[in-house]
Amino acid sequence: MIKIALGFALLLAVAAPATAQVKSDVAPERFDAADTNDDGKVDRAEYDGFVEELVLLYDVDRDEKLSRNEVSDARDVSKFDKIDANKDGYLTIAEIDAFTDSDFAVMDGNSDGSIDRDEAKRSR
Ligand SMILES: [Ca+2]
Ligand SMILES: [Ca+2]
Ligand SMILES: [Ca+2]
Ligand SMILES: [Ca+2]
Repeated sequence: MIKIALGFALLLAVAAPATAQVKSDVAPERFDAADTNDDGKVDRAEYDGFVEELVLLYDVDRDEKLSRNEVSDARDVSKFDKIDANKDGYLTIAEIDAFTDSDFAVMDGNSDGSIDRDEAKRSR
């Protein structure tokens, strides 16, 4: 039953403080952060923007890639290898985008091109 939207879940995990009590009360904030025009839905462009911001947030050395070290705070680093398509040990925005493509589709339960609050909830 765990049809987790890996990318979003990873990014939520990455974005959240590495505390054990990161629970559902955090996610709505992330959702709001991603929903830049506040229409209650996160569309593809907003999602991509959110992804890029998160990458920049964690990109300590500003090389526009995330090293394993840089995402060491993520709760589930096992996804690192899944996202790192070319296995060079870095996640580029392109790799993350490619990964989140399928993700976005999975989360977008009614396939209307955006993720609403319910869909985001369901994906966790
Ligand atoms: Ca929106
Ligand atoms: Ca980096
Ligand atoms: Ca890579
Ligand atoms: Ca939808």
